[in-house]
Amino acid sequence: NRPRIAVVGASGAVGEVMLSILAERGHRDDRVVALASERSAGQEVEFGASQLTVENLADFDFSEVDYALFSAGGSVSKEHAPRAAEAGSIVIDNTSAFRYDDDILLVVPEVNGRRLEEVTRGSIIANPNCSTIQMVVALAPVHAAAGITRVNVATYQSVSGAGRKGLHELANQTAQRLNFQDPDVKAFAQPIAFNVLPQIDEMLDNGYSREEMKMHWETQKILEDSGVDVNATAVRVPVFYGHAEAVHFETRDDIGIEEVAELLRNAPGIELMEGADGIHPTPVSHASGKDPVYVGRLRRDLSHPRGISMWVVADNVRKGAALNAVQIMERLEAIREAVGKSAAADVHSVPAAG
Ligand code: 11C
Repeated sequence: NRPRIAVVGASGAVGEVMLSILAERGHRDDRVVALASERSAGQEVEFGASQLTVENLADFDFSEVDYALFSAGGSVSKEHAPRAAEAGSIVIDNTSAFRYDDDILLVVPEVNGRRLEEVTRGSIIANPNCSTIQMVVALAPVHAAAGITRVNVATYQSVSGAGRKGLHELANQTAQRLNFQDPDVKAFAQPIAFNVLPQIDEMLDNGYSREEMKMHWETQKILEDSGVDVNATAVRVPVFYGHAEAVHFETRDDIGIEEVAELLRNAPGIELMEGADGIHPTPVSHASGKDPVYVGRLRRDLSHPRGISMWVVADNVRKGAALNAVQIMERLEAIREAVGKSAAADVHSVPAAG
């Protein structure tokens, strides 16, 4: 039987993609509930070829669902995710509300999906930040083989990371600029159309932005290695969907660049593009609307004997948010089925009495 699922934040940019991924993967509209704040309740949202009516989150009884996928902002998660977990749902939370709690798993299935075997009903699992997810998918195979000690990364992050308001701001400002008008500046601190902004989220006392520190904290937690130091510069660029990252890293052990390429070619969730034809992964041509993490421009760093550089691109709303959450749920379902089968096999292998 397919699980019963609630999507919290169904009218937002990530919620919309969550619903479309669930429909694509064969979940039925009578097993999925769309939830949002009272303001959006009653709206219709697309679910594949059908529509769901958004219900009021505040009134919803989570004992009706097996999984609750939250993506409505940290304060909504803080208020309602514990209530959902207490009612017996497994919560997969896409916000940063619980990510750094020691007793909360932070999961990218291709990297540390085995940790999901520990999960029981009523748990909260955190989905990492989008810029972290695509980077750790690309780093994990090399870390397992040669140990990564240090990462230097500059990101090129699309406006959809800021939700619908970011998408509207880029569209409006682009039209305004092309009509020789001054841009309305609302969602970001400075104009984003035809510009690049070197701050995402608030600035912290150490001179890094919170987005940059998320990449540092979350990479260590997911790779379960506090020895991996991440130095990030996070930049917003005028792209609608898809984050790109210039990633430079150093390994503890020597590893050949061909061996790294082979690891990435065979790793789950990665598409390695050799670029021999001059075509490299980009948000618009490759990643937008697609599932893989694309890696290109793989090369030996000529400034360091054990340094490697690469270019990593993924759809921030899909693999960076909605898809990763759905993959966590699918992995939990696969574990549940395997446990069910082995319990059934144990029963059958008990010799008949007498
Ligand atoms: C951005 N990475 O691009 C952010 C969005 O912690 O889940 C996701 C924020 C988060 O603006």
